[in-house]
Amino acid sequence: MTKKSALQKARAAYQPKLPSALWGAVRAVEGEPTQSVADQEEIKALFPNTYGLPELTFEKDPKPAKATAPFNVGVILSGGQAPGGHNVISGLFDGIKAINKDSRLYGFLMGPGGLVDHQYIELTSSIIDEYRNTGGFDIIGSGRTKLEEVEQFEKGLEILRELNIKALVIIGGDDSNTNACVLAEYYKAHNAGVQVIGCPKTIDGDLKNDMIETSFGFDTATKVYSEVIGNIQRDCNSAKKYWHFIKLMGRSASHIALECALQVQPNYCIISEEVEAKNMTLDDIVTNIAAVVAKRAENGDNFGTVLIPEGLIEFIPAMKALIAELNDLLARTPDFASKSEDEQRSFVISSLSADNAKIFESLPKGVARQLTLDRDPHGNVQVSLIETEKLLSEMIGKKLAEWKAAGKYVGKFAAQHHFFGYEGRCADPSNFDADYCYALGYNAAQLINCGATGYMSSVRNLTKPSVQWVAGGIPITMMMNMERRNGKMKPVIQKALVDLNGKPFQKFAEQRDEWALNTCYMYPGPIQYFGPAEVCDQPSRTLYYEQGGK
Ligand code: FBP
Repeated sequence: MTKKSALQKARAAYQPKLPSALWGAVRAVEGEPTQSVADQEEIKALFPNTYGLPELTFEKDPKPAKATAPFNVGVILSGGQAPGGHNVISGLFDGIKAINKDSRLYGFLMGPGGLVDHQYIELTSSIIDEYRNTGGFDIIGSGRTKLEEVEQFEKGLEILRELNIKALVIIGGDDSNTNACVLAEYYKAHNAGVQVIGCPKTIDGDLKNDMIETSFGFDTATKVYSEVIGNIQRDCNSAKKYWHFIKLMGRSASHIALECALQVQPNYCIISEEVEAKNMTLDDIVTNIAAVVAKRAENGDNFGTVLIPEGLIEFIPAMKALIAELNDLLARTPDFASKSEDEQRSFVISSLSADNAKIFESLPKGVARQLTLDRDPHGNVQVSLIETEKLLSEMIGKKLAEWKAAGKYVGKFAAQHHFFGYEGRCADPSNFDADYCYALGYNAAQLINCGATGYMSSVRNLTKPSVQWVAGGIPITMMMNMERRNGKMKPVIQKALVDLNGKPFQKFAEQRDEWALNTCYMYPGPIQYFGPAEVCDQPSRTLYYEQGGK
């Protein structure tokens, strides 16, 4: 056994709080049949067996049925790590054991690939107890293999049958839950006798809707980033000599950047969705930030903080068009990776449309190259590799130098760069995530027990005390629409981007001018696991404002 820190030992004893509806036997109450968010006819045709199912809500069962026979369940962690994954698994374990103590849980290793390659372990109580309330996905590992081929489904079925597994729980983001839905449909269509249940994971916070109020991990990760940004702001306000350009993870949507801005009140925060809505160019963004730098310099404040969402590049309309064309070009050029760097560049420039070729050529070479590097298995540009924080500070430095030459700016500009992502993905879950994740896993056991397949575990009412949370299941097809991926139209879960009419953005927009010029930094400090509820159990600002907080 590995040695444990004092906090690890104390934290292991934390008992996550379950919604009261899940405290004993439950019954599922069916809501209305559902529809997909868009493209209903196409999605219905692709998912004839799992489309249109009703929402499910669990209530205490006053007349529990007689004992349920033991059953076996498989679990997969898919995609990027997010704090709380271990609690989903411990909740699932406790949930199936509460239904029948002889039920068993198998974990497939290193993501969906473990199912296809038949790599697994049985998760026993001694293993589970080692991981309760801890961050990370190391209990079974994670991976990004995309489950989409019939061959993979059949290979998976072989091991599921061998282990007599009745249901598979896939803990993942939008792409992984899309795969969960495709697998559920396939197994149902083939009468395989295997249910598939998804759980909403991602620090990015973009897997949410009316029924899935937040993905797990967002709360903890943003608290970690906000702590560190707060510390940087104290440093910056002490030394008063640097502008800190801080890129924050979040592949596409800007929820993480927005949440951190609400927690720390930086001098500037870019919200990609606003950049797109206002049809801004890279030069517009640079000019806006440079104007804040110049204005603060007039007050003698040659320091500040700028938050940059990781996915920014893809939201600048001209860049978005370029990336879309690049995605299609790379998808139909399988030998691209075998070309030399120079050949790749000239191939891209000669193959793109004239407008996009011009933009590609105008980018710093390093950034242009990063746009052509390997896609992830879902065909996405790996935006975490693009150093937008450096790109922006360089361009701002140039603009300020021009303004200085023209007598329009008198300050000093020195930049520091940071990228926060991996620092928060495996933190020990906050009390919110510890409770939420445990409830999601426990609830998944109940979804299995009531025969559901193609559902996502849903726990709602999340700004209320956890005993009042509402537990149930949402058909995954309900969240789907058709999108272009790897050059083809595919059914996928619609990503939730920052809503510019939503309360969190509006709260930010109301205050940002003051934050820009005055130094209004907030210092959230580290996550607290023990102490008064107002210090330890606060949900994210995003959730708080979304649910009517003032
Ligand atoms: P998921 O969507 O799988 O949860 O991953 C989120 C994320 O952390 C993004 O914020 C980031 O762009 C990406 O993973 C990085 O992934 P990797 O470490 O695999 O390159």
